[in-house]
Amino acid sequence: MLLFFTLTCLPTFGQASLPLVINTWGFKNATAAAWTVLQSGGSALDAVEKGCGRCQREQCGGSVGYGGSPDENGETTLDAMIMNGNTMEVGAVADLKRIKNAIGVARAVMERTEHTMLVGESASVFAENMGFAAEDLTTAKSLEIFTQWLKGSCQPNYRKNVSPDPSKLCHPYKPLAELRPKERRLSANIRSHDTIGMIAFDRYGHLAVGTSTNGLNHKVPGRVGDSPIAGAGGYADASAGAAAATGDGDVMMRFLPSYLAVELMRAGTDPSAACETAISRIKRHYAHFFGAIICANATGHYGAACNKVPGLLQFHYMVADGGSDAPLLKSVDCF
Ligand code: SD4
Repeated sequence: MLLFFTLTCLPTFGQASLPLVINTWGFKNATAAAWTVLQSGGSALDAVEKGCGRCQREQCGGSVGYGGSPDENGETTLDAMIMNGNTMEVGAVADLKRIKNAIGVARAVMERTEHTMLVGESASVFAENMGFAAEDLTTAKSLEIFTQWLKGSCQPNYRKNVSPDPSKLCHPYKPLAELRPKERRLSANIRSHDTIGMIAFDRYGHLAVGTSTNGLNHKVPGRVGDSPIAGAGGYADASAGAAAATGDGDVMMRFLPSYLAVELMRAGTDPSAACETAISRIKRHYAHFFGAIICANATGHYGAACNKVPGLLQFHYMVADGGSDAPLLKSVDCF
């Protein structure tokens, strides 16, 4: 009877042998960097820090690291988070300015303060005090994106129910007297969605998750996305599993999809189904949101899911484990 139960309950999702790295999108070099750490006996935390750090330096997809997603002032600001799934410690930075290594600063918040998150200018000062170099995050490319946007009268943007000061090119904006219904988040369809979210299990059974992004093009200054928020951009609990999300963070963070997926896996839901439920929960309210999530349970079984919208019919993610011994590109059909 027990044997029958075991056989009929075999999982149908991706299986991995530990150690294991999974990350959002086809950011292969990031996977390889994390995998090298794990292979040489390094920790899950070191793996996600190295993997996300690699993406930051390579400016993966233009949406990770410096020189991407200039805000309304033309400045690139960074969000990142790291979570230890064994101790439940978290370090995060948001709206980080002038410092390239956002995931490194997030780890410093976790390991060198009693806090969980630091934001904005003060986060940058903290980073400098911790020895991180202050540099201009603007590049020729981010300047060009910003210049084109100004030339296009600052369209599209994330404002609603406001009008620009007519004497100025775009803003300051003033509230319109009446609130008008508006097709939501037209501008969120601009392709600027390639946050790295990475899950790593090391050979000692430790679990960690990390995220790093420069957010969204033309965001309102001060905007913070889902990526640095524990439970939204990522979550890890070694007794249940881990998840990391990517996409329209303003919408996704309202549903804590990573936390939801981990709790579903804790209750025995397989990783693919947990990912799908996390996406479905958002879809109920925002049918056309852009987003995807990766999930791995405590035994290293993994899956992914994404919301089907024009421009996202399939979601790609990377996996490296003892079976493949090299980064493999995986994909899942969006629904
Ligand atoms: C954010 N989730 O800041 C991030 C953006 C992104 O893939 O590109 N995600 O909303």
